[in-house]
Amino acid sequence: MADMNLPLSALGKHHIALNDDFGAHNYHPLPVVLARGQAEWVWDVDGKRYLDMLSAYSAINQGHVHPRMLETLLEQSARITLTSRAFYNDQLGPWLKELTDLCQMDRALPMNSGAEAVETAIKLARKWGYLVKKVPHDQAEIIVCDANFHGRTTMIVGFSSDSQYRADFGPFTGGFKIVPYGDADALRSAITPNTVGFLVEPIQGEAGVIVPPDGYLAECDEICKKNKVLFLVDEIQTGLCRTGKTFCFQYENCKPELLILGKALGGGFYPISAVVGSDEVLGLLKPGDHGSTFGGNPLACALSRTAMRILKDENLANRAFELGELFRSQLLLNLPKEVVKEVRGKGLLNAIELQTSAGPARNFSEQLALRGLLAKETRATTIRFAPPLVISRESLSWALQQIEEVFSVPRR
Ligand code: IF1
Repeated sequence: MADMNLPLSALGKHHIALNDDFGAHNYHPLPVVLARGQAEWVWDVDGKRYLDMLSAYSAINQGHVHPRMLETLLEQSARITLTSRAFYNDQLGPWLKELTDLCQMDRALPMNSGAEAVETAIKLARKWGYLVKKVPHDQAEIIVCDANFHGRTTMIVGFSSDSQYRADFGPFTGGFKIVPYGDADALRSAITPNTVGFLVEPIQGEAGVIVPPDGYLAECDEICKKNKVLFLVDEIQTGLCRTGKTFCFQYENCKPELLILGKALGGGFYPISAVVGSDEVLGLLKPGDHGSTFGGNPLACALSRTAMRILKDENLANRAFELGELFRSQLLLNLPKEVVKEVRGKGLLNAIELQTSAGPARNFSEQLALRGLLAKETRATTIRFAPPLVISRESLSWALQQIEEVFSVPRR
């Protein structure tokens, strides 16, 4: 694939060739080969430093190689790493307590990837529908939003509205209905007696950091409660301080029955995800109903406990809130309207929407990479900016300077 003329060393080209020759081409990465990371910074194989404004899609909220995470990794991995759930281990119980405290909910179920947690939430909602709401078996319906992103499994892409995510992967699971995002009336009209859940992102990340109208989540929560429908909130990308609150849903007066977490829950060191929620729903599972080889393993739980402590100890929600306000206000002030259509986001989950005339977003992310700033385009005209929440004010000011220079000249 033709790529920007980033000055790549022989070593860099060698790594890219290995990917091209031996890997499936299911991504189109920027031609940057990373070898080291620290806080908001990463270095490529040639020692060039970049400011990371993607954070592995919000999985690195605590920053790269946080020293406390490394300490926990070394300590726990020298003791025990994997037991399976056939036995207890001494990290899962404390993790469950600390996570349910953080979420102010009754119970949690550990999984590994975000998609696995979403699948788990869907299974729980269906089981609740049949056992509690008494929906006729195999008739449960779950409502999702247009332009949703909840993962890449066959069931999940089956309710995606993105043709590429679905192409050639059918047949798909039934029982899902798509409504426009941000429109509570559309949700109200789509509910039937068989509806068991409404699955929603508080901000749609992959769709381009789409922020719904104020009050949307609270109204959806009210509609769900009135119609005995579970409010299922996917905070895999928006959660854990990313948007300026511990959880993005906390900007509104609402309470999910099931909260779905992942990414930064592992502090950038280890995949761990979770479904957290009420006893009424999570209490329905009996031994053998659901499981996972690695789910709740002691290494993941020890690392996640440290990851959660860092969020609190370093006050990362407030940091994300304040730096996000600064970031958006500066961009709104300094970026030309003929290039930039909109700046949107909450906390340190932000995006610039380009005027279509400004040319593809990929050109801008390539120009930024040439200047040592890593950001990724999402959709053709949007670039997302999601740095580690530990980013310093100086680094953010430097980033703003690069962005303002790159976005000030319309590109063909
Ligand atoms: C890719 C972006 C995509 C997520 C939400 C569940 C999951 C994700 C809200 C699944 C994962 C990742 C997946 C990765 C790129 C990235 C992403 F939005 F963050 F940019 F794709 F939309 N819910 N998002 O954002 O979690 O199974 O990946 O742990 O698939 O390309 P996962």
